Formats: sequence, C-alpha cells, structure tokens
Amino acid sequence: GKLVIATHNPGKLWELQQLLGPHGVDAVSAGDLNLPEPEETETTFRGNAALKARAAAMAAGLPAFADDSGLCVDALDGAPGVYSARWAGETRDFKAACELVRTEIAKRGARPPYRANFTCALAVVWPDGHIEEFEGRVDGELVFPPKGDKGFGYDPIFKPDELDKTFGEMMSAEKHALPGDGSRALSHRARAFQALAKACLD
Ligand code: ITT
Repeated sequence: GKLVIATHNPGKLWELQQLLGPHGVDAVSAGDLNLPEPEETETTFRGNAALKARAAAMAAGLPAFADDSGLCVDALDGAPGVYSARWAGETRDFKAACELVRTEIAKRGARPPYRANFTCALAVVWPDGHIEEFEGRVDGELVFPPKGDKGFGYDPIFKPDELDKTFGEMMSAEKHALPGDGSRALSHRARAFQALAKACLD
C-alpha cells in the first residue's frame, strides 16, 4: 500500500525519496495530498517526528513517515537544534540562518574547531496508532564562510568528520553513503533511515 512522506520541506523530501527508492515503496508526499502542516510543539526531535507522522497518518488514513532534524552546535549548547527551521525565519532564509549561527558562536567567544552534529529522528505511524521510531546522527565541524551550493538548509557550513568537504559540496548520493562502501551511511538522515529499513522494509 501507499506510504505518506509527512514533510513540507522539498530538500528533505528529495532525500527521503532517494533513500526509499531502492525499497520499491509507493510513497506520496504530504504536500501532494494537501495535508495541513501541524505546529511543532514538542521540544525533542523524536517528539516532533512522532507528532508529524501521527497527524499525517490520521489525516490520510495511511501509514505515514516523518523526519524531524536539525543542527546542534556544541558552543551553543545544542542550538539551534529543534529550532533549526525557525532560525531561518518565515522566509526560510538559510543563508541568514548560517550567518546567525556564526554570530551566535562569536558572541560566546568560542574558538575553532566548532564541533557540531546533525541529528535526525524518523517516525513511522500506522493508522491504528502503532509507531516505530529511529534516530541517526553525524558529527563534524562548522566551516565559515559556507562552502558549496548543493543540498539545503545548513549543508554549506557542515563538514562531517569522515570527509574533507561540506554537505553543501556533495550530491545527495554522497551525503547518504560513504565512498567505496555503499552500505556505510553518512548523513544523520541516511543513518536513521538505515535503522528504519532494517526494522520495517527488509
Ligand atoms: P517538515 O517539518 O515539513 O519536515 P522542516 O523544514 O520544518 O520541514 P524540521 O522542523 O525538521 O523540518 O527542521 C529541520 C531543519 O534543520 C531544516 O529546515 C533544515 O534547515 C535543517 N536540516 C535538517 N536536516 C538537514 C540536512 O540534511 N542538511 C541541512 N540542513 C538540515
């Protein structure tokens, strides 16, 4: 049957479709179904992923899959974290959000390397309310000025420890898996998805 991808973020949707592709899942996005966007009232990635998947599953009467994710900066005690989308304002200006991260770090007087991680919580909810939850994380460093124009959101300022370029310099396939061994996931989203695939799709 069909699976709803409960996101309104085009960058995320693209990556989730790429990850789902090999599994032959028939997926439709929340945007295509005109589902309303619930307010993200939780204070954890896990809580917001569950909230979004639950809302979509109930509204569509289909299993739904949601992603809540964000950038957590050590020098900012984990901010922007669950507020990563909101730091980009109503207009979703991530150039400005990356600059805001830089100025907040400067205010704290932190010195490089600026340690950070991307975290992703995935939730799958069935119409009967059953839920499965997964998490993935990738550690790295922030790079200023931003590098690369690929990807989305904070990709141009994040360099994973495993590679010598930012996510903004990577195609989605490079962001998902380490070179040489397609089975080693790289991004927070690919790592969470790998756990999901193992539990729900294999
Ligand atoms: P949905 O809730 O509709 O899925 P959203 O953009 O509001 O879309 P989140 O609340 O999870 O999603 O916000 C996460 C933000 O963190 C997102 O807008 C990105 O800017 C950032 N982010 C998450 N994963 C990222 C990635 O792989 N690369 C760059 N930025 C990322």
